[in-house]
Amino acid sequence: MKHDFKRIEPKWQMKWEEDQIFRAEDYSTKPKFYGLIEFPYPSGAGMHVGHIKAYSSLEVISRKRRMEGYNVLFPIGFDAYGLPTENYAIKTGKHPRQITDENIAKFTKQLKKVGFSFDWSRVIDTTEEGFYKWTQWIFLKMFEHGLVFRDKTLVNYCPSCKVVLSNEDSQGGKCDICHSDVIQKSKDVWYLRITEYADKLLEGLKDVDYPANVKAQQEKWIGKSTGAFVDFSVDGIDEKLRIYTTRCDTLFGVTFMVIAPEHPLIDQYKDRVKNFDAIEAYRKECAKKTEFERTQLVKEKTGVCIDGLEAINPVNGKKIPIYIADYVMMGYGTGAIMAVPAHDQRDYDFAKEFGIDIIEVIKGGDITKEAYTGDGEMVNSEFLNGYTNKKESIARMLEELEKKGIGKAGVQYKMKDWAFNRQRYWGEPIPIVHCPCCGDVAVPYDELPLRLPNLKEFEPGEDGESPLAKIPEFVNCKCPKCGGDAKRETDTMPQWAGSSWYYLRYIDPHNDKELVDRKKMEYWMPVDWYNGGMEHVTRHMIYSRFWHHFLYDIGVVNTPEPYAKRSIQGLILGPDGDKMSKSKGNVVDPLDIVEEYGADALRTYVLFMGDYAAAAPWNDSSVKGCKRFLERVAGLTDFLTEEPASQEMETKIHQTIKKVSADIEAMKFNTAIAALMTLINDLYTVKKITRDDLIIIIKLLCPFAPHMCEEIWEQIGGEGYLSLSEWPKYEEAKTVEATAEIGVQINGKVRATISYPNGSDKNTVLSIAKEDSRIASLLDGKNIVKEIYVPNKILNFVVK
Ligand code: ANZ
Ligand code: ZN
Repeated sequence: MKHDFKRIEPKWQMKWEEDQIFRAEDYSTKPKFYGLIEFPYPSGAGMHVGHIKAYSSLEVISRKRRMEGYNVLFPIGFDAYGLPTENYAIKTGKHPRQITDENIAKFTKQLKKVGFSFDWSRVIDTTEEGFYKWTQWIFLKMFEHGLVFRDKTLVNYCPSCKVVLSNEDSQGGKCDICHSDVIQKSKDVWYLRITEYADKLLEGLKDVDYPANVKAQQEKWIGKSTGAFVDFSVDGIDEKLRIYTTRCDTLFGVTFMVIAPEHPLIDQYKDRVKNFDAIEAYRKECAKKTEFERTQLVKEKTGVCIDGLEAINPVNGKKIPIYIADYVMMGYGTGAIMAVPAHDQRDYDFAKEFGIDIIEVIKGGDITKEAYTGDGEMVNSEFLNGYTNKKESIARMLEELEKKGIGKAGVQYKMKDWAFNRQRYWGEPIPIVHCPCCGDVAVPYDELPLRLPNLKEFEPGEDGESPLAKIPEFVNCKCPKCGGDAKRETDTMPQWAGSSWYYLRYIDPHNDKELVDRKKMEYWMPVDWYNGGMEHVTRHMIYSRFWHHFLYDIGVVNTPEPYAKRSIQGLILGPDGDKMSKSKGNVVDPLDIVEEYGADALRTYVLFMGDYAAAAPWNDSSVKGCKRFLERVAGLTDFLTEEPASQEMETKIHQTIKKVSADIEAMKFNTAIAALMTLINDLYTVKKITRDDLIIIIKLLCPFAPHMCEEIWEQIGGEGYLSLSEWPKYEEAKTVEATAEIGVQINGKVRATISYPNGSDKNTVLSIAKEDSRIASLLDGKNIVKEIYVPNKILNFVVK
């Protein structure tokens, strides 16, 4: 058969769609498989081939599962709220709704032309009322359960996007949207209390099948720390200065304290502070720095000693100075620390800079050079002297602190509560009403969705106020509680809201009574396999696990964890080796490739280009190579024969079934394809293939190149869709080659290579060797003193 991709690809795409063969059944006695890919953000640039690679892993696995008899849910949708669309709307004056619809249409066309086996009857769009109604519903449930709070605090703020950013969205001190430097700004922020779920998010990792590096990144992000809170008295003041430490065992080595520049202590006791001006000046300097800059370990230590306030070390009554310094963060622990320069490098650097005492309490290092952070014998520590085990000394110190009522054990998390509002238009309105009498009041559930009003201008206010604030009809409302005049919240939710629960909606996308039908949810959940990018591990993956745990706690879902298994794809780089991006002009449009080489070649290539989890550069000539491979497969129809296959070929076929099946499961798509390529080469050597063997080959290749394989199937009289036929099985016994070979040595020198029936015992191999004519003649008349036989490796006769 000729591989006429231009004709056959649209043909099969149309047939699949007409017969809806990829529709998931909601009630089925078949085992289920829920395969999920990270739904795209429909940007104006359209999809690039990186998207295709990202979706192709579960595309292949879902197709294989269908052939294995599973009822498969493999859905697609669009995560369509967010700044890029809104910014484009501001620039062009087009409405974000229109832009979104156009972009979704473009993405849909691209996806269909690649032949993905999505269930198109379940498409979701997070900006649709029927969807965001339930995003708001979950928000209100969280509000009801005390997981939503408002606070005026210092937050990460992007001056260019004019939005508050969560910690997750400002990693490395850069705005995730525009990559500008993030600044700290005091703002009214809605928070979701994700920290309340920190332990559950950690615990849950034990029950899921995620790659080790994904688990490690989440653990690090959550950053659980076990330590103690200790109260220090401040001389002459009736208030304690509370600190958080992981090393209360070093209390006798404390020679100063440090509070964060934003710490309230100073303002509270302003009149006592003699150098308030110097402190104010220092604070102004600090406000210019990003949190990222401040937390860098290696940096010059700066600070100001507070003149007029002194602390007292609670274990020995010694007076110690209090500094303000920017290496202490207000947002962690209590915003104050006890400094132990002998055993903490940051404190050490600071003490050196400011000429503060350094007292050794743990032996083992050289504190004239640097802080010693290792284990050792305790000294200068009264009741702790002689202790050598850190754990024991911490326990002993805690006991002492608790007895005296000046300290207690405690935990801290690096993760912060989730800043959950943006002062922008294109997002879910936060369904809260501000009432002068009742405070923050939830919009009643039966009034959801709280619709996003249709605006003509989307520019945020100069003061960072939401464009919704300019719409009196939206803002002015009645309080749902007391009926009095009230005002609506005008901020919207961040980009990550809809994606925090979208996988549940696929199960029941058109339900207008519930978020998801209970029965359907129990059948489909959890997601069996979720593939996505490394960049979402400490963002979307954490957020959605948090929402899911919450939904579990309030009885909406039946499993605490949403995703049973997670895998990661590597990026496709441009031919220049750089990350593909519109600005670099190195983006490859999948439709161009489909046009020139065909969808099957594109699909095969993105999985053949290397280790799936690794980044790899795009290479046009390799796509061509994949196309040629497919042409050779199509050409196999010319070799059809009724002659039975040779035993050798039978072995190869069974080995290939085994390898391709296992490799797909292990996401080693490249080696699965390579095994098929090798088999095809062998078939081209013998130029003979039975119909049964050809069927096996097109079944194995079907998940990768389904259009062509369906066409071959039809041509050779296959019934129904190949995509729904049965996945080939292999027999283990038939994967073993009939004969094996071994080198035969005489006195260490290889003299011959013999074949023997695979699995033969030593004696059989020896006698076959002795019958070999070359060996026989060399052994003739000699005395065999030793026979060394290493199975599958070597046979050596030592003779005299
Ligand atoms: C005394 C001490 C002695 C400390 C020592 C360490 C070593 P993790 O593990 O990250 O939780 N710390 C506490 N709050 C801080 C803040 N807001 N900003 C900056 N640093 C802060 O680290 C906890 C340790 O970091 C605490 O234990 C404290 O220093 C410091 F030999 O207390 B430690
Ligand atoms: Zn009210």
